[in-house]
Amino acid sequence: MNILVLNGPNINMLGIREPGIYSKQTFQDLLQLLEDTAQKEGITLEQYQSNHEGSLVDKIQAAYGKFDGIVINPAAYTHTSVAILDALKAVAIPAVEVHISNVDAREPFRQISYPGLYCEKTIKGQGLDGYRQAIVYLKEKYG
Ligand code: CA2
Repeated sequence: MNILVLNGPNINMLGIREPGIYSKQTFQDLLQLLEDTAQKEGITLEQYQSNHEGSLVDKIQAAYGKFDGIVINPAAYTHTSVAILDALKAVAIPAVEVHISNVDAREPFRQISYPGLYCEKTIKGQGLDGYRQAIVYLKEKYG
């Protein structure tokens, strides 16, 4: 099974500020967790982080026919991006949305998720472990 893990803007800054919301763990810790999870679950995985909406859309389009599942944390684009929602719908690859923080308990503008309207599951407030849970979910269902 081949899974694409996508991260949106500022996820590469994890651990640098706001540890109370996003934990003290860094982006490097996330990359390590993804590598360890792929090895443990016996899957192949590619990760991609971008601060640019169009680059994320391009990556989703390029995933067509190459990946069996997508794990996506669109970060701030969660709350604005119909383009990412449409790209996910276009490729129709099973997808799970991850949020490190519990967005439900935060500002009202974080309550809407456009990509989440396509994703079959959303994992929120589990810290970096949410990515592991999303990968395990996809493997158990589609692997
Ligand atoms: O909880 C999540 O995973 C979020 O997707 C993280 C986004 C936020 O805009 C979403 O509402 C929820 C923010 C990504 C990282 O932002 C940082 C802010 C300060 C310091 C480091 C990272």
